Parts: sequence; C-alpha cells; structure tokens
Amino acid sequence: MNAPADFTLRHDWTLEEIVEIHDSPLLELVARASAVHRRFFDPNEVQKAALLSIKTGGCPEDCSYCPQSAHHREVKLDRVELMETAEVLEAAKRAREAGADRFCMGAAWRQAPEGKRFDAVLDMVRGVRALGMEACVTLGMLNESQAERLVAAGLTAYNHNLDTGPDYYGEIITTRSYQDRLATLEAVRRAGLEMCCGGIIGMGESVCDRAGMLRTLASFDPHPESVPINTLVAVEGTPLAGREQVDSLDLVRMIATTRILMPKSRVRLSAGRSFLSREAQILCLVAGANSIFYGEKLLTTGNAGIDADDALFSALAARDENACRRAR
Ligand code: SAM
Ligand code: DTB
Ligand code: SF4
Repeated sequence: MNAPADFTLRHDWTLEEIVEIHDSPLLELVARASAVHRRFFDPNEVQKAALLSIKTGGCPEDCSYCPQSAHHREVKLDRVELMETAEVLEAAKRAREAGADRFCMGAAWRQAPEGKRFDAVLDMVRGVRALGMEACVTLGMLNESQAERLVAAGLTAYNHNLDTGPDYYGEIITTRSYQDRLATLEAVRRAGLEMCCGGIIGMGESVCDRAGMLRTLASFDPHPESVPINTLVAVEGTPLAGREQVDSLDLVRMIATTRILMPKSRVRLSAGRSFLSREAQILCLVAGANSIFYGEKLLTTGNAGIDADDALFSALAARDENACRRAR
C-alpha cells in the first residue's frame, strides 16, 4: 500500500492507474480510501444535503437515464413550471429544521434561462443563504455572466455532472456533447463558484468508462469541491428502464476510487441509496463518502427517507447506554 503518496493531490492520473486502484482487492481498496478520508476529514461528519425539483419535466435534452426528458413520452410524470420562490423557501426551512445543511435546487432546463425565471432563481438562492444553509443549483448549461450573477446572489456551488466517461457519453446523450459540459464547468470555475460535479454508474458502461469519468474529474485543478456519485434509478418509460441495479460493492469500489483520486473533495453518496442496505451505505461511508441526499425525495424519484436516515445516523453515533447492562 502506498499511503503517503495518497496524500498528494494529483491531476494527472492515467486510466491504467485508476483502473488498477478500482480493481485492487476490495479490503485493501477500502482501507486505503479510508486512510485518505481520515487524513482530510473528520470521519464522523456526514453532510446532509436536501434536494428539491424547482422545475420539473419537459426538458428538451435526451439523456437516456432521465425521467424529465420530453423525449421519453412513456414516463409518467407531471410537468411543473418554475415553483414560486416562497414555496421553495418554505421547503428549505423544513429541510433545515429536519437537519439539512445544504439545499440543492434542480431545474429540468437544457440551459439556464434569462429574464424573470433567472431572477426568481437568484431570489431563491438569496433566500436559502439567508436561512444559513449552503445553496446549490443545477440549471443546465450556464454562461459566465449567469455564473457571476449567481455568485453575487451568494450561491455556494453549481452542480453540473459529467455523468459518464467521454467514450460512453454519446451512447447516453445525443443532444449535447462532453465539450458542452466542460464549457459550463469552466464558466462556473471562472466565476469563482464551487464545482459540484460527478456522474452515474449502472448505465451499461465499463470500468474503463467509469475510470475515464474519474480521470476527467480529477484533471480539474482544483478538484471539484463535491463529487456526487449516483447509481442509476431505472425509471419506467426511460430507455434505461429495466437495467439491473448496480451491485452495491461496485458502488463501494467507485466511491473508494473517487476518494483516493480526490482526497479533499466531498464525495456524495447520491441517487440510488434507497436500494442499499444500511450496511452497504455504511461501507460507502467507510470508503470515503461524506455527504448524502437527505429527504423523502430526490428530484422526481424516492429517496431513502428521513426516518430511515435518522435511524442510520443514530446507529453511527457514539452509544450512551450502560455498556454493562445485560440483554434480556
Ligand atoms: N438539467 C440539468 C442538468 O442535466 O444538468 C439539471 C438536472 S439533472 C436531473 C441533474 C443530474 O441528475 C444529472 O446530470 C444526472 O447525473 C442525475 N440524474 C438524473 N436522472 C437520474 C437517474 N434516473 N438516476 C441517477 N441519476 C440521475
Ligand atoms: C446529482 O448528482 N444527483 C441529483 C442532483 N445531482 C441534482 C439528482 C438525482 C436525480 C435522480 C432521479 C430523480 O429523482 O429524478
Ligand atoms: Fe434535462 Fe437534466 Fe434530465 Fe438531461 S438530466 S433530460 S438535461 S433534466
């Protein structure tokens, strides 16, 4: 194990190195990732990010995984235009009361609009920040002037995922290119916003494709401040419906590799968590994940649920009962 070298931040990982890490013996991989995690973070601290779809469905992009694409007509989903700011802020307040520290707002747009709707998003961002929470939005493609206005409104981070590796991208989305994604990410960085950027596993990609995505993510300097790792939620009516659920240990490998490549980034155990056992989730946290989406819903699909998560967090907490009391 080459632990000391793991504490150096690198941006030049090769595909071969990444695949080698990813495919190394599982226990060694998890131990190595855990050591990196402990070097840079308090291992007991897990961020809770709440998620809200502020504009749902009817998106012109054809992302195969996404229930919100207007191309997938068989999906049962009610379109909802941009929510009222007051309604969004009520949801943020409830999330804060439930214990969330970050509030993420997602909109099914190909690109962030101009005019009234963009101004409304700026109001939402200001409102969330005034509640004392971190604010993140994902609005599709963004130009630099929009990124600057989001900074002025106090936005913490912009989420824009690469979704998969460059060689597999065209199999999943045809209405925009990898280059389009990178251009938005550049605008985000230039404006001084934190970058929240990750992807999805379980769409039929190979380990090399997963490594290709991680290589691109780790090539950013600095690394993205947060990296969401989603497993596909295969929604009825999308082209990826019926895909088998990812093996949870493949997710553990992906998270551990992400942690080793990007030691200081917040790695978010994102969509697909509701299909994981408590123990599999804990293994992901041991392997370096330190953020989750917290709440009953992701954007349009179900999440693990607050009651289950509260039980998970109390299982993780230190015990305070009488250690010597005998079980009856
Ligand atoms: N329209 C914007 C965009 O694509 O950037 C923002 C919203 S979009 C729903 C945000 C991200 O959610 C996608 O990039 C994708 O990584 C993730 N996502 C969407 N549908 C998913 C699914 N069925 N399973 C897992 N992740 C999904
Ligand atoms: C991210 O990486 N995952 C979130 C958030 N960023 C916007 C979205 C997950 C969506 C899962 C499918 C749905 O609920 O529609
Ligand atoms: Fe639209 Fe985003 Fe869904 Fe793609 S992932 S269809 S861009 S909402």
